[in-house]
Amino acid sequence: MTATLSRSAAAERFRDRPGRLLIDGELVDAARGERFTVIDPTTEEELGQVARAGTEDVDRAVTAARAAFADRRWSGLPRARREAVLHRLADLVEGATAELAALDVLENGMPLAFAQYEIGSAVAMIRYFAGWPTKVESTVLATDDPIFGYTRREPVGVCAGIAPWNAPVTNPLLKIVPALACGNTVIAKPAEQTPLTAVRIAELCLEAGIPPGVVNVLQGPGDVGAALVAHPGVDKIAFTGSTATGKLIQREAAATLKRVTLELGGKSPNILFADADLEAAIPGALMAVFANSGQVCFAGTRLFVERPIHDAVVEALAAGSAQMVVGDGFDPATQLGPLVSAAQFDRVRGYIEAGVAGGATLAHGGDRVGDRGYFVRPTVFAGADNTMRIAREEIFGPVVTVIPFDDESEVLRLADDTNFGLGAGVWTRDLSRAHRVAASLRAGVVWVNTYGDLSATVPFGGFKQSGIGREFGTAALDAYTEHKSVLVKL
Ligand code: TXE
Repeated sequence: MTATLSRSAAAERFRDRPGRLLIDGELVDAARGERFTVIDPTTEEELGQVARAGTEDVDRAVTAARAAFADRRWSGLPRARREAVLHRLADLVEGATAELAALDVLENGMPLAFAQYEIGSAVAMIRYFAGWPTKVESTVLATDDPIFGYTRREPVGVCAGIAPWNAPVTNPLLKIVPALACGNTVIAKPAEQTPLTAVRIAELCLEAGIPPGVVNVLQGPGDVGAALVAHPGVDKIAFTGSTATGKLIQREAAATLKRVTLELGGKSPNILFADADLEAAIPGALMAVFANSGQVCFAGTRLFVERPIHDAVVEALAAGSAQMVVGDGFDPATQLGPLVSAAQFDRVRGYIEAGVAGGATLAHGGDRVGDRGYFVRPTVFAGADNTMRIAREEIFGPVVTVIPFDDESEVLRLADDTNFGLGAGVWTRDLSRAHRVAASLRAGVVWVNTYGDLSATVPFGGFKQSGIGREFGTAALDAYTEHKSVLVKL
């Protein structure tokens, strides 16, 4: 398969040989033989079929991961060996970029260049975490004689990672690799909308030489994730997805007191002060909300604009949106692909209707593009206020809500008047104000004069109902290790 893999070739490839589950080092069909169909959001046609896990498969995967953890099949390997395996995985993912990017476009709809960027980020993330096994250190404790004390950072155990569809390569790998770097075993449950990339990731995990049972990949809808959350053999859940499902998972996980990290929704404020460099801020604000057709958890969906520049900014946003090319992700000119699914399309259209009904003004877009595929035109709402539904709920589509403000204290109050706290942006030439605002905002990441830059070294996660815990950076260590204190009487 190459980047030019055609839609019909994908359908044939996965219909004749449906994507399989990875359990205990083997690629297998589901125990009951069930499958589900993957839909291409660009054409609304079938792309292929994938094995659908049932409870037997969940049990088998948990048993395999538990056995692999218990006999230290992975954590017992020399640290340098574990690093080498993870680096080999990074090389394999990088080597498969063309194929994975094609699958990304086919099942998610994203533009090819964005898919290549997504895969590059995933490779960098694997390489970053691959370096950990030889670098995670423990501490000698401040004890009184005759007690000598130290800590050990030990793996949590069997980690289940439940992933969404908006970054089909990065999301499952982000649930697998940091867990492995800390010596855990893993069961990944990718999103049912984008399982084909995950089938390839499972194959690459095998090829990289990860021992049997150490990584298992189960495909299927939410009930497969729910079975993992309920399973007494799972020690930790890492979940990325909607806030509603995150709350449900935390509640269910409490029954067996699993460790839970959650990366959930957002309604991130992006603040343009009148002294901002608008040459940078306008394209920055457009990309903050239209990248990946707005299907980004930290998208800058509430754009606060200081009143003196408000009308000019709305005009520039409308003009910029009008120039954006919406279309097939394989077309190099395309900047926005379709939304991932019919459900997402209906949901976003519903929010656009709610925006109009709520009294906001459509400065651009709001309609469907074409009559086939889940395409929505980049949409700019002006004349909005922070109490409207379109300013309070996550839309997860190419929709920005512009809200005017009069001064710094007002915008700080409005920006934090939300249940979420994932990302935030500030555009200003005033250095003191930039730091003051960054310190004040209740958000996991604040970008100043830029938006959306992330890297594997940067802790990422949410305040408030945007989540619990951090992924990326050394902060992620806390999610995947237990501290053990050892006290010795000398
Ligand atoms: O999410 P779900 P959906 C938001 C975004 C979007 C909305 C709905 O607002 O419009 O969520 O998307 C699995 N127990 N985000 O329906 O349901 C499911 O199979 C265990 C924000 O896709 O949260 C999938 O693998 N698992 C977001 C994953 O959870 C369950 C990214 C996400 O599905 C489950 C995606 C259950 N009861 C959507 N129910 C972000 N933070 O980036 C479902 N799943």
